[in-house]
Amino acid sequence: MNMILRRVSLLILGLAMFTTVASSAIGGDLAKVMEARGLTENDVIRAAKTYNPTGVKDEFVVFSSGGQSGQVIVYGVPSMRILKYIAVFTPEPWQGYGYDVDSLKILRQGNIRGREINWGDTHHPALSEVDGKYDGKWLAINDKANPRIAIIDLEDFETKQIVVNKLFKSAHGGAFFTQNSEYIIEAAQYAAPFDNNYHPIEEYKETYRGGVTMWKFDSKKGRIIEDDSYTIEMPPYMQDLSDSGKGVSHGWAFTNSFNTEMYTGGIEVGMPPNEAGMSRNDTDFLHVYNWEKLAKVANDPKNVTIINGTRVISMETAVANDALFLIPEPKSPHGVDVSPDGEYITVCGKLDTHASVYLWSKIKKLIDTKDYAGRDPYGIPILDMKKALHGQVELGLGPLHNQYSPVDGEIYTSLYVDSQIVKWNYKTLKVLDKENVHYNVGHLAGMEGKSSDPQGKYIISLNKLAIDRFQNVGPLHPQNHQLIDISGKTMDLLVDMPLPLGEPHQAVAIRAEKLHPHVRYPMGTNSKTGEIHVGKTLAGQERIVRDGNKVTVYATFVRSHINPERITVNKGDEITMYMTNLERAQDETHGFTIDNFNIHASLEPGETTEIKFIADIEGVFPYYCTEFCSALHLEMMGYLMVKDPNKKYVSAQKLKMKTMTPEELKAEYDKTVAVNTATDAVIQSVVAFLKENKFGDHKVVADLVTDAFDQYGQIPAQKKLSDDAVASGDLEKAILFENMIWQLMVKTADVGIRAKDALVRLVATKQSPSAQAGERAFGEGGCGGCHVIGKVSSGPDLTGALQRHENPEKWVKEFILEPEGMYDDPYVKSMIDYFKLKMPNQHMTEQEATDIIEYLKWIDENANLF
Ligand code: K7E
Ligand code: CUA
Repeated sequence: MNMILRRVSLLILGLAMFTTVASSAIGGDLAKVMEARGLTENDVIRAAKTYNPTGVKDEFVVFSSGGQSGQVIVYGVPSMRILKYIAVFTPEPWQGYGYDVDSLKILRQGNIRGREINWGDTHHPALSEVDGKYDGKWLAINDKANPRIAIIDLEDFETKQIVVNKLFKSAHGGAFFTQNSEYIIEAAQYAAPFDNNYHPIEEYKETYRGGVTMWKFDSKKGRIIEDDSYTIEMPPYMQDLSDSGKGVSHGWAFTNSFNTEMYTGGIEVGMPPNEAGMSRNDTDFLHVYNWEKLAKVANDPKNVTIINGTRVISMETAVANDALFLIPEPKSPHGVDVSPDGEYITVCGKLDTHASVYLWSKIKKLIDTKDYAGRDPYGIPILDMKKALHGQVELGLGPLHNQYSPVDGEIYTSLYVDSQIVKWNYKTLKVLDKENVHYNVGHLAGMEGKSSDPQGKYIISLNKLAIDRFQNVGPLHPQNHQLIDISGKTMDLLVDMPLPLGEPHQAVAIRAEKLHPHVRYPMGTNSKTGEIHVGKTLAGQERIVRDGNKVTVYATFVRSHINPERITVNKGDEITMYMTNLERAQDETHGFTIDNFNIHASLEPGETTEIKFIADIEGVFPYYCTEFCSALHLEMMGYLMVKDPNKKYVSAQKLKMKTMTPEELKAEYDKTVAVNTATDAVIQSVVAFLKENKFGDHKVVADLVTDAFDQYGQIPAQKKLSDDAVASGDLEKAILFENMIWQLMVKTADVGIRAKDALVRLVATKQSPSAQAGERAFGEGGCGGCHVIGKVSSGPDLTGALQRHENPEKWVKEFILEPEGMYDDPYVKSMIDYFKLKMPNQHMTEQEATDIIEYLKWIDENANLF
């Protein structure tokens, strides 16, 4: 109720602001748009801060957990535009993930006790680090429901590995990289027996366990090495989030917990529910452990027990090695976050209004002098909370997570119950600012805000509820990420972004320039292993190989055909298809499906992938490319024909169709060759233009030209086949090859014109503001309906229009403003006769006419480009 009241008063305040702001002076078109859309000046500033004009890219890239979708969401900041969903724990057809053999192998690495699991509850993405800074190489993410960690390669944004935690039955506090990506931390959540046996809940304290797994990470290869990983046994408190020490606290890690009460519920037997019993104590425990030391301890087989094939260090051993400690922390905490220098450790108690800041130097001193306040029931030394604390700050209701900025001591904390972000200082312990967000924020994401080098600028509030923010799309609402500008003295909420996927718990952001994904694979790459695929097939190597009932197809894909185009098999045959995308051109992905077989693959340029299936039903099944890859994409198809070897098929009566005479064939052949010659002339003119304007100086254009020549280079071979057919008297076949030549020319021209357009944009002179306004007026006035720049269309080409008349600017202006008055002008008359159209009055203003003339001048300046 309180919260609602606050909202209402805020709304009133907002309206009051609107009236004052609306009176300020903003001129011209902008004022009109603001009025029409009811925008305030602040709205417009916020829009300008987040708007990316076409072609402009974002400064930061965010990797957000996709929650129950088991995926990762990638979007840009400040535009908040979604760029990709990375398939991780869940099959994803567009990317072919889980549908082709190679990606299915990754997905199935995540099987647990032999069971296939086709979803995940992703919570915490983490970026690999060097010296505590993000290096842009690898992304790890955990699955809480089925304790697993996945590794994503940021060279191609694909999942490369899934490892299963064989001890835990759930795992929340992962994934967190240590400072140099030596390890990935994964803490258990709901305590359970490490073995896979039944243990009665009455023996909870004896047989149920929590723990932290330290996954050894090879940061060169980007893979977890399971055999070099180890798990630290911990009491059956519910371990929650973790963070790695850094700088001064490097080598240590911190994991907090709830339910140190070790309550196990029992509503059905008359006990109060878990929520009551698990939040009884005023404090729970922050686990502090020396993973660097324990890694060495684990190397001696005497120190570890092997459970389910994994190395476990018992609590006893960890304590004996002075490597595991507990510190009280207030009430059912959630976040634990280490400052960029590693000295300050902030813990937020969900059910406490305070954030508690611990000092690493104080903790270290207590450890070094063995100054313990006592021991827990498992014998783990407890450090005195007061002695370890730097101080506490009252923040508000339900503090959860923290992020840092580059300003010394500055920290941002989410308040779940208050629905606010608090800015405060963990050194001076002063609250600096609060910003209302929409309901119930969980995590918040700063720009590299948990690294040792935070970048500031923005905070994203990851809200749990989206009530009344967006169009109602039914009871299941989207998620709401709100972008907040933190560059000023106070925070300013810029924009809301609905996210229609899962519940994204945590997100991490990195400077875009740190990412270097590639756009193509070396030819024949298995993207999942990074190695050359056994099924790599080059042009000319396509074939179908039969071995008993095993049929192997070696296929290639290139605009716009799949080779082979006919595959005939027997019912019951086991089919393996190796498919290679021969393209080198950027973004020329081909997709593949065989209708009715639940198959889909995505083939990125250079990639080879494999699909496997049993042709267990008889019939004719079209297969085709599923990406609209070229003008002839629909033709990129073929047939799988499955016949029953035990059936006798009666052949159909052949339809009698009229065949062409030799003269008709000759005429068609000549016509086809003539069209090709004419098309080639167009291509040569584009090539000449590109060369004249030094296309090689612009990488984007040069890449397109390379692609165009790739297509063009295939023509001589086809020409030879055509000529051979002519020589052998088979004009029918020659015509088909000439058609193929034409297709290749069309594809060349397609890319060539794309290159030309890109080049024009790069080399044209800059438009003056008036010329820009003129181009807008030209577009909005509908002039483009008849006039196409550089071409005669249903009206004359306007290139050079200002050179056709005496006193041209006056002439053109008058003609725009009042064309009816000039229908009798001899020039205008001749145009009307030619085009059978009269220039209509578009009711332009004087200013618009002047601007259009400026635009026409700009066209003339760049006339050689159109
Ligand atoms: Cu707070 Cu899983 Cu990090 Cu949800 S967690 S919010
Ligand atoms: Cu390839 Cu459509």
